[in-house]
Amino acid sequence: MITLTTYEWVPDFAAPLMRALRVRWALEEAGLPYEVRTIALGPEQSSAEHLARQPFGQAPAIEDDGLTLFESGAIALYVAERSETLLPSDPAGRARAIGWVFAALNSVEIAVQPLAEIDLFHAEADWAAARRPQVEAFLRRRLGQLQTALGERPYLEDRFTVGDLMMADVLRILGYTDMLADFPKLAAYLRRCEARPAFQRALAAQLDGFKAAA
Ligand SMILES: N[C@@H](CCC(=O)N[C@@H](CS)C(=O)NCC(=O)O)C(=O)O
Repeated sequence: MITLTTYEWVPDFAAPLMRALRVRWALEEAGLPYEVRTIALGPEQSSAEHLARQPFGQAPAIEDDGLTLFESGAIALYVAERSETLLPSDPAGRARAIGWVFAALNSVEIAVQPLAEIDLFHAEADWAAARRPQVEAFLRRRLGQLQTALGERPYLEDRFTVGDLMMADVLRILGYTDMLADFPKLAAYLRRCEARPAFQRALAAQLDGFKAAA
C-alpha cells in the first residue's frame, strides 16, 4: 500500500493548501487506499531519514513497494498511471493531460507562488510593496491566458484529468484573494473541480489529520 509522508501539523492557513492534498486527491480519484506517515515541521525535516525521501526536506513524498517518490506532480502522475479517471488511455490524451500537469506547476504555480509569498509572509516588507504590482500583473496575465485556453469547456481537455487536479490545486492557493472573481470561468472551473467527491474526501482527510495533531 502507498504510504504518504505529510506534516503532522501546519498552521491553520496552510492546512487546506498543503501540497499533500494533491496526492490525497489523486489517490481518492484513483480509488487507491493509502496510509499516512507524519513528520514534524522543524529539525525532523532535515533528518537523514526524511532527506532520503525528499531531498529538499519538504513534503509530500510517498513510498510504494520499494519506490520512494517526491514532488507532488510526479506523485500525482505516478498515481494517475493506475487510473483511467486521471489519465486517458489514448497516447494523445495522456500526453495532453501530462502537459497540463507541467503547465499547472511550471507556468501557473510559478506565477501564483510569488504573490502568495509576498502577501502571506512578507506583507510588511518595503521590498514587497515595491515588487507586488509587477508580480500581480504577471499572474493576472497568466490567469487570463489560462481562462482563454479553458474556453467554454468544463475541464482543460474534453474530460477531467490529472492536469485539472493539479491546475485546480494551484488555483486554490489564490483562495485568500478575490482575484478569481475577475476570471469567472476559472472560478467556475475551480468550483467544479472542488465539487468532486474525491476532492472533498481528500480535503476532509487532510484537515482531520492536522486537527488530530493540534
Ligand atoms: N515542489 C514541491 C514543493 C513541496 C512544498 O513546497 N512543500 C511545502 C508544504 S506545501 C513544504 O514542505 N514546506 C516546508 C518547507 O519548505 O520547509 C512539490 O510540489 O512537492
